[in-house]
Amino acid sequence: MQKILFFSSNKNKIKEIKNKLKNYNIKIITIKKNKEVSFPTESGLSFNENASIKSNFGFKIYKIPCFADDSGICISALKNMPGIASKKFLKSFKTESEGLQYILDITKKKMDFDAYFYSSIAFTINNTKTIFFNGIVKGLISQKPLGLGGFGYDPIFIPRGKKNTFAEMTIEEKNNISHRSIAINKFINYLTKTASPL
Ligand code: ITT
Repeated sequence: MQKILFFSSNKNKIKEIKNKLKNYNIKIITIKKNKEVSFPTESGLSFNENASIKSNFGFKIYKIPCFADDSGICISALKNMPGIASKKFLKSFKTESEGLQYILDITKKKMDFDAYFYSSIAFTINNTKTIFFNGIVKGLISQKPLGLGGFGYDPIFIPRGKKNTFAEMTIEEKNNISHRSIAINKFINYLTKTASPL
């Protein structure tokens, strides 16, 4: 069985990715955020750069093929911010719900509800080779936060063509359409259909 490391400290991402890969002959190894594992600074200027900083770092420590996700939400009323700074943006408020409310207020004020989630998966196969798989899901910022599932911006994001926010969906429903699942589908396709280097 192929053994691959998913380098992430985000337990919700890990849950989604494990659920997505459960029917494949691929063993996903994950790390726990503890004192023994340090995390690299995400100093890149793009989702791809930050994803590869994480996948290269994981590869160097564990010495097995390693993938990582860098993702975020781009909101039209915020000039496509927070993007790669999505995690930092929510953390800059006292609570996550205050951060979400700030977005709801701005989108209503500007009457511009367009937004999209983006995911870059970087897969480091060896010291010299890292490849990328990307996913995007377009949608709208909701009128109010709805749902208890998911994480981060899920309670205020309604994917195009749907009535519910990501946070109102089951993990399987979100995994059928999300930015991360689109990128992961391409990754699975690479691992299973092409001459996999593993
Ligand atoms: P890693 O350890 O994998 O880096 P992280 O949470 O730090 O975990 P990122 O640096 O990629 O990950 O930041 C992504 C942020 O974007 C995340 O913390 C959320 O705030 C937001 N985000 C990304 N995907 C999301 C999703 O599917 N639903 C809701 N929010 C999401």
